Amino acid sequence: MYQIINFKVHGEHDGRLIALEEMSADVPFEIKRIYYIYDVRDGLRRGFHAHKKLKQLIICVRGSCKILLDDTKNRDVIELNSPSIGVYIYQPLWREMYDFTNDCVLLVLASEHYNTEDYLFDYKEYVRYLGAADV
Ligand code: T46
Repeated sequence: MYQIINFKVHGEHDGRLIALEEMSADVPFEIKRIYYIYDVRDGLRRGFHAHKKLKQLIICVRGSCKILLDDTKNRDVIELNSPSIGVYIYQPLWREMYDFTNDCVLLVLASEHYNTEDYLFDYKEYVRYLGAADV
């Protein structure tokens, strides 16, 4: 349901550069939307939803935060603390993001335009959806 992707980092002494291309091993979908989350207040938790169809690659390009991924059987917590790591979520997966550092910038590449119909905002609804859907 998700995969940790390690990006190739170019350069060492003069700074670093990471290049991401759509429809590649790093970004296995067409990018229709990009958004970023920053200035998250201390102690705040975000997310609390799953997506039906949306695929996303989540990258912490600065600072750090944690992301909890819950497939109703397992709850994994991933610390995002490097711009060279991405979490690729490709199936419905409940997510919560927390422990944002003040400087944290969370960059997200998404396979679809913003559509509230694709969200499962309620955990029980998410469990029902998994039971009914062929995912
Ligand atoms: C996800 C996690 C990682 C828009 O107008 N367009 C957008 O593309 C997005 C993503 C959000 N918004 C609006 C909707 C809300 O009024 O921005 C506001 C905050 O969005 P939300 O509360 O959904 O943010 P998070 O951090 O809880 O979740 C977001 C994404 O929505 C979600 O797809 O996987 O980041």
